[in-house]
Amino acid sequence: MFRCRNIYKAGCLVAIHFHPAALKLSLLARTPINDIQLVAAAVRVGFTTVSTRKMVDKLSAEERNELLQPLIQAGWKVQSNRDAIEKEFKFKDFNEAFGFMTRVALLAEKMDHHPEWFNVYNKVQVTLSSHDVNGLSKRDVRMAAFMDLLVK
Ligand code: HBI
Repeated sequence: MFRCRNIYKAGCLVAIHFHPAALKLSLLARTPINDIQLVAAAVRVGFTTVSTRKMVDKLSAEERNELLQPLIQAGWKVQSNRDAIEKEFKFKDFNEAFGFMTRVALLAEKMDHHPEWFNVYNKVQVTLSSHDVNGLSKRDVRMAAFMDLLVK
């Protein structure tokens, strides 16, 4: 019995190594593979376990002047109690508001950078800040500019 189980485990590892579907099957089948083996197999078949989000820095004083000015002129406000920018967008109706949110959501997923927002009917209140630098970064500037483009 013991020998049979080892052969089974080895077989599963081989299968996982060559085909990602086997990893899924193995997970579904609750195959008793230890965590290290599982992560190693997952990495081998191409499942990255680390976000590929590029690191960016907090905006410098110079960048703040240069990059935030156009946003402030477009109606963005720098929050007083947090290093973040906010703006309220108003649309014809909920359909337009949600269409805006959908397009921003696609960019957010692509950038791996997500807005904090609140929607009631035709209004979308947006706050942008970069949690990982605890303040404003170029990611926020890029996302704010994209939002303004959508409503031009
Ligand atoms: N969105 N606004 C914002 N700030 C972040 O730091 C952030 C994010 N989306 C995803 C993200 N960070 C990734 O690091 C996730 O792994 C948490």
